[in-house]
Amino acid sequence: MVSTAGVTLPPGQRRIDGFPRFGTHFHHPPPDIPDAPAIEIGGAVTEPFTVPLVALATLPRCEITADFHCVAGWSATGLRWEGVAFETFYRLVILPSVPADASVTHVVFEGLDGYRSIALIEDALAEDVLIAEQFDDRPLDANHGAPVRLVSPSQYGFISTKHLCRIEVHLAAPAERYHPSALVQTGLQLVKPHRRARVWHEERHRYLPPQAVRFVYRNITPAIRTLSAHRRPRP
Ligand SMILES: Nc1nc2c(c(=O)[nH]1)N[C@H]1C(S)=C(S)[C@@H](COP(=O)(O)O)O[C@H]1N2
Ligand SMILES: [Mo]
Repeated sequence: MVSTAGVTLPPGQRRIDGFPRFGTHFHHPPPDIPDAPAIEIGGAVTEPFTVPLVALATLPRCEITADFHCVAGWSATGLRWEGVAFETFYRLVILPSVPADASVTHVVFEGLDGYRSIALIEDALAEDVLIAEQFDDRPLDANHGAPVRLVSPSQYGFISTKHLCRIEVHLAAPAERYHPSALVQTGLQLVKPHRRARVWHEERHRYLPPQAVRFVYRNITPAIRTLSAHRRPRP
């Protein structure tokens, strides 16, 4: 069991009580979950394939307690996640379908709402990254990414795709397609998500110094938070 939950926070972060729903979905309700949820595997594999979520139960389990840091500046502390380490999933499920001479450099994580995050393979394979099925000993709820989500606590929250339904492996930096909504896509292009987004390095923005973006984010966070929390999870 890995524990990264700490009393100190990464630079520029502020602790908040609880764990808000937050994201590019704003007030939209969480996506519908298919009857037989699965993760599609695509990109540089010999043949795309689908892994039913029930198959996750056959893989070694992973449990972490970690803080969660949004790039906008809030941190939720001491969150308990359970699922399958991404490294385990990658090694046992994805890698056998990657041609032996291919060298994967990037991974794309896509959610049922069309949201996509892009991570370097070395960041995705860190030991604290998991495909989480449980939060605080209960199945993930709709607000926090049901049926399963990525959790990468050492990177800003935007890497941790909720409602995970597709993973792509790439041999070079993929096209920056973050969201199907033109508005959100444009917004995220302006924000220029940092390629690594490591919280302890304060990699908030790809080009701008973190201090410059802290101020902007701090001012828009309350609005995003209010909008994102607009709807309660459906029973
Ligand atoms: N599918 C999906 N995943 C997402 C997002 C989103 O809009 N859609 N927002 C990201 C952002 S910016 C953050 S901070 C976290 C928030 O996770 P939470 O709602 O569980 O607090 O989810 C990330 N994953
Ligand atoms: Mo975020």
